[in-house]
Order: sequence, then C-alpha cells, then structure tokens
Amino acid sequence: MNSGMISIVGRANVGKSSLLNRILGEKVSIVSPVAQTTRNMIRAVHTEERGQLVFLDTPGIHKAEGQLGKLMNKMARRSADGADRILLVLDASARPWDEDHGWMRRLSRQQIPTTIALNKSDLANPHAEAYRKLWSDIAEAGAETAEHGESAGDSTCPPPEWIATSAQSGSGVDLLTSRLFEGVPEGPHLFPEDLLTDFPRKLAIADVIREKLFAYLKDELPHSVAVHVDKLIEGDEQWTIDADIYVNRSSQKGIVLGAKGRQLREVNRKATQELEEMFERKITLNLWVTVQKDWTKNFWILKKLGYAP
Ligand SMILES: Nc1nc2c(ncn2[C@@H]2O[C@H](COP(=O)(O)OP(=O)(O)OP(=O)(O)O)[C@@H](O)[C@H]2O)c(=O)[nH]1
Ligand SMILES: [Mg+2]
Repeated sequence: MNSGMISIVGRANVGKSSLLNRILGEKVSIVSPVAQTTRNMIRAVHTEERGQLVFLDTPGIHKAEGQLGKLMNKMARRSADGADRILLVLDASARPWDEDHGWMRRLSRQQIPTTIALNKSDLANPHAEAYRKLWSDIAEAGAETAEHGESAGDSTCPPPEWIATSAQSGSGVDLLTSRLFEGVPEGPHLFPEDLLTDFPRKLAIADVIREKLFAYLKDELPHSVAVHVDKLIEGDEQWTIDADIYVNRSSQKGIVLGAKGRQLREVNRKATQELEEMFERKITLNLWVTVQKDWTKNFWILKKLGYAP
C-alpha cells in the first residue's frame, strides 16, 4: 500500500476544492465562483485498497487585503511544508497570473515532489502550453541562480508531472488519482478507513450556509461575510442549528436579507436541503444577520470562526 499527505495549492478559483470533491466522490469542501471561497484548511481522506491519500485543501493564494486575507495566504503556504507531495492546480482556461507564478517559484525551489493539474480542461484551454513554459523558465532560472551560489536552494527538484483534468466532467481525475497513489511513500493507512474528514462539524455547516449565500452576493460583499454556527442541538429525530451571518457594516445587512428577507429565506431553504442530505436528518435552521464591525480585522472573531490558529 501507498499512503501519504497531499497538499492542494494554487491561486484562488482554479478549482482546488472541486477537484478534491471529485477525487473523493463526496463533497467535503465548498465551491463557488467567488475567489477565496475556501477559508480553512480542510483535511479529507481518500481510502482505497491500494492505500490512502490524505488531502489538505487550502485557501487560494490571492492579493491579500486585511488580516483575514493574510492569514489565508499564510495558511496555504505553510500547508506545503509537511506534505509528501504537492498538487498544484492551475486553470488552463485562463492565462497565468502572478499568483501562479509565485507558486511555481516556490515549488520549483523545494524538494517536495509536485504533480500539476491543468484543470478546467473542459473549457477552451489555449494557455496550457504557457503554463508549461512558465514552469521550465522558472525552474531553469532557479537552477542558474543556485549554480552561481546565490541561493541555498537545491537545483535538483524533480520535474513535475502534468495531468489535464476537469473537475466538472471528471476527465483526467482517475489518472490523477492513480498518479498520486504512485507518488506517495509505501506505507499503511494514516487514518481510520471510514474517516472522510476531520473538519469540525460546526465549521462544515457554516461553510454550507456560506456557499449558498455566495450564490447571491456580488462584487466585494462575499469577502465581508462570514457564518458562525452558534448552536447545534443534535436531537435523535432532528437537529436544530442557530447560525449568525456576520457582515462588516449595517448597509450590508439589507443586501444579505434581500427584499422582505426573501433572499435569506432562499439561502436558508437551500442550506437546509443540503444539510438534511448530508446528515440524513430533519434540520431546522435559524439564521440571523449580525453587524460585526470590521470582523475581518478582529483576531478574536477570526479565531472564533476557525480562520485563525
Ligand atoms: N468549467 C469548469 N469549471 C470548474 C472546474 N473546476 C472548478 N470549476 C469552477 O470554478 C469555480 C471555482 O471552483 P473552486 O473549487 O471553488 O475553486 P478553488 O480553487 O477551491 O477556489 P478558492 O477556494 O477560492 O481558492 C467554481 O465556479 C467551479 O464550479 C472545471 O474543471 N471546469
Ligand atoms: Mg476552495
């Protein structure tokens, strides 16, 4: 058997969480068209006869503003440190961004083997070659710097393996999974076989609510919104969940509520439906919108939300 830890990294919105859910065949990490959807590190376990892959889904690297953004970037960068292998996800349908560049520079200078998923291959992908060229240029430049003694980095970083994937259609995902199994050390399972994720239940519920909410919010508003599960009562027959939706300013409260609170009711309905499927129970979900002035800058609130260590 082969078993190992794989850190999934890349810039925001490339499909890291979508790809993870596809590999697992289960939804453990929320997905949305909004950049910076994932805010925590989410550990998920994929067990097969051939071994176990333990994934860490991470926030996408982005130009950070404020304490939350910086914490997310830091979390993502550090996740690469303890991994047996890195899965760098790129969006082949878009040209390389500075953040892709940044990851390549970082990964090409370290010794952890890297697999690269050129994701969104179901879309036109005229930029796939540009990414390959970018990697070889960066790796070459790194090797030259090391030769001139300007860097302590070792130039013998193994070349990455490239696989075209589509988290949407599933194409390339089986191949990717096989290559990841081949690419981690021989060894027994690291976690119990029936464990899918150790992400705390209250945080997972908050994320489902946030995902439903993101579908309605535009521009910068998603980045000003957080969800905190205040109470979770797990009865035998049904669960009751009380959750607060935090916004930064009182002007944002009405936007979240929508006309006559209709939007929030819709969010509640969709979240309840998904949570009932997830936990196979009847769920009563109570949602409140609360103004928490500048919560994105408040360390204690970030900690309460599980966004800070
Ligand atoms: N067409 C297409 N869309 C995809 C694919 N993978 C992901 N998406 C879409 O891309 C968007 C971002 O997906 P996520 O999985 O949330 O991306 P992420 O990299 O986890 O993003 P962050 O958590 O913000 O860093 C969503 O709208 C997905 O539906 C794919 O293979 N093809
Ligand atoms: Mg994500």
